Amino acid sequence: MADAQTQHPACRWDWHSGKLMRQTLTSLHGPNLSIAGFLKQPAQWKNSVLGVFCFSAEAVDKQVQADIGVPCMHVAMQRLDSRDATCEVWQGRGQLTQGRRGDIYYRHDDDVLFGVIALPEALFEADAANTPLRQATESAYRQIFALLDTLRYPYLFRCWNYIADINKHSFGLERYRQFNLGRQDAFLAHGRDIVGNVPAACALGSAHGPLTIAFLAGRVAPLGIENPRQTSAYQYPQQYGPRSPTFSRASLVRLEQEEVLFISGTASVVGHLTLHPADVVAQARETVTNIRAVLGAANRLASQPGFDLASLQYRVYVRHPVDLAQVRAELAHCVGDALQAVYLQADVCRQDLLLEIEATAAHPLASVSVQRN
Ligand code: 3EB
Repeated sequence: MADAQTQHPACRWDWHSGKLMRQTLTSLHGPNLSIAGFLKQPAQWKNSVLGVFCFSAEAVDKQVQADIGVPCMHVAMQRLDSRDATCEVWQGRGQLTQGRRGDIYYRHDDDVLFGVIALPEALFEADAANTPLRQATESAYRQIFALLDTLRYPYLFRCWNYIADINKHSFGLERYRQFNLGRQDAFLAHGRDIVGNVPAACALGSAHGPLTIAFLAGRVAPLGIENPRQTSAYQYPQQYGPRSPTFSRASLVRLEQEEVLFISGTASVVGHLTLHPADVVAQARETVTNIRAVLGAANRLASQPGFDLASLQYRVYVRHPVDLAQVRAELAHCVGDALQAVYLQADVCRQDLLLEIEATAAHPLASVSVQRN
């Protein structure tokens, strides 16, 4: 098992000085490194990084955060398959621009923007009708939309949402449901669609810390993809909370050199019901069946079909650390030797869900030039 330490650089053929040359492409989704491994990289390489995701149970030292030197999402989450914290790299192309606006740190190239925002709920006043988490979520998404409008990267491809105590109830409502209220409020306030054309996403429980959201956005509209086995999350019935979650099952983005598929957090949900509530292996299997269904839907829309289980890079969130071995074995059984996955301990947004799996894949687009003299 490669376990996400190896990178498979995409390539394509291009004409150079009359010769057909194999070009290595910089893929948006870059390698997974340890923090030390990241820090060791040359400055020139770091300049090409859009942003990183860092998951570790221990706080990352302020100095280390400064040394990382690129927009970095840090979430308090225990990695289950390694002692090392993981530092997942997203790469830009050409000259990058970075900045800060309000609470958002971002970097972008000409096509794609990576941003991260962390908002402590304590900044907001407790009010039963508008809880601190709901307000923090609405504020975070309003800031995101304002930034995207200003910089003209209007299309949100993918959001990663991390919420402490996600299953805890306060003010008479589960915190994940409070989050859904604030998220939808912000989408509505900015005149954004709340059905159909919505970003891929995930929402997980961190061990502690502020509401933390990372996002990728761009200048081409992604295709929203749904799963024929599942009720669209934006149409979940009221029993899952007063407002439906605002996300699609996957988004497919056609960039200049590659087509990227972002598969949202996927769980053992069929229709809108949780299946196999107490059986983690059956949940893992059902989740892979869901991912397969999303891949099928994506391949019907892709200009470069052929997305399959083996071409995905997985992030696996497991509620109970003791379930790691069984989940890993089931996933290896379903995906095969090509499996590349990082495993993290996280609470999932329904109490009866024992795991959630998200994944990304990219296909280089075939070069358009056939002959050049
Ligand atoms: C589900 O299928 C599982 O609220 O952004 C998955 C992906 C889930 C994203 C979100 C929630 C979210 O409903 C939970």
